[in-house]
Amino acid sequence: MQQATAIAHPNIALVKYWGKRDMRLNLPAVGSLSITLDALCTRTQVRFDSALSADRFILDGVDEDAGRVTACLDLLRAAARIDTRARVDSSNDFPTAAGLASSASGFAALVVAADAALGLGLTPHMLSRHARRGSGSAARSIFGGFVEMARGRREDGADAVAQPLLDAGAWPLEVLIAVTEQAAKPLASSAAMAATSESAPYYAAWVRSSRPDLRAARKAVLARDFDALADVSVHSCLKMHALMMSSRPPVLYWNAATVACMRRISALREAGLPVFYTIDAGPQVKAICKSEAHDAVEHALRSIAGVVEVRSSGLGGAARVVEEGA
Ligand code: 2P0
Repeated sequence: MQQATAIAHPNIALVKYWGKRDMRLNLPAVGSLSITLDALCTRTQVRFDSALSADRFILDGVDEDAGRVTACLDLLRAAARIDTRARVDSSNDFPTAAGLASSASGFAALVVAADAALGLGLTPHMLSRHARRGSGSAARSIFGGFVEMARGRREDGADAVAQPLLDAGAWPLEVLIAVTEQAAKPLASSAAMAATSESAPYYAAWVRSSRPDLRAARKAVLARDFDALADVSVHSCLKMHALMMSSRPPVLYWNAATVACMRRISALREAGLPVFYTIDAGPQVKAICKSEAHDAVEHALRSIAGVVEVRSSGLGGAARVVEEGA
């Protein structure tokens, strides 16, 4: 029996990925830029077992549909020239599918564990490419710190991969996550993305304007320019949500507490604190700040009605193997 266990951290996009240029290969329509978090973690064990007739995927103790897991594992099986099915046991130390990027850490941990179990020794570049097939954002969780994901030009997706931009320790920003809803989100991001690209009237403008956003964010990260990063990140976030709201049927992930957090964080920034917000495909608000602003931001978020939990995180490391062997 070939088995290994890996951990991976979710990431939060500052320049957002939204929309696909190829559904089958899961190729993004736009590039993106993210930070990997150290406080949240997915742990995944992959065990290839010749007694199995199909892959099994157990998430937090519950058997789930293994479709996307199988699609991802097939890539590694092809590389290893085997056909053996696997049992995948995965657990998250945070709410699944509630806009905390569980699919990002989930598929990153899956490919890293499967690679180790099969003894393939794939490069991070290849691991990122394979993780992308599971979930676009998972390609970024292969790496730690600040990460850039390329849109790529090739039809086979060989260049639609992430690469590290800056180590976590080189610019140790902090993240506070205001959880405003514990339940799983009503609409999965893949379905919401499809609705947006088919019906949002601004979709072409979204795709076109992502390139300058990415350039500005990359430049801000490399220069450690907090204000420049804050400006482009808030712009990218609001532009993505405006796009969702403009689709038919409309997609609105925010609740009242989401909006209250946004307003509060903007007010803190206007008052001079180095903090800004971003929001993904869910109602949670992520505040990104310099360490000197951490306590004031945490205090402010905790005082908002509807905020059920505030989690703190630093920037985290790459996906990695934690246990190997038969
Ligand atoms: C991101 N999100 O860049 C964007 C911003 C959510 C909002 O990537 O369809 O689960 O599996 O490739 O990666 C969430 O979507 O989508 C996401 P699929 P994924 O982080």
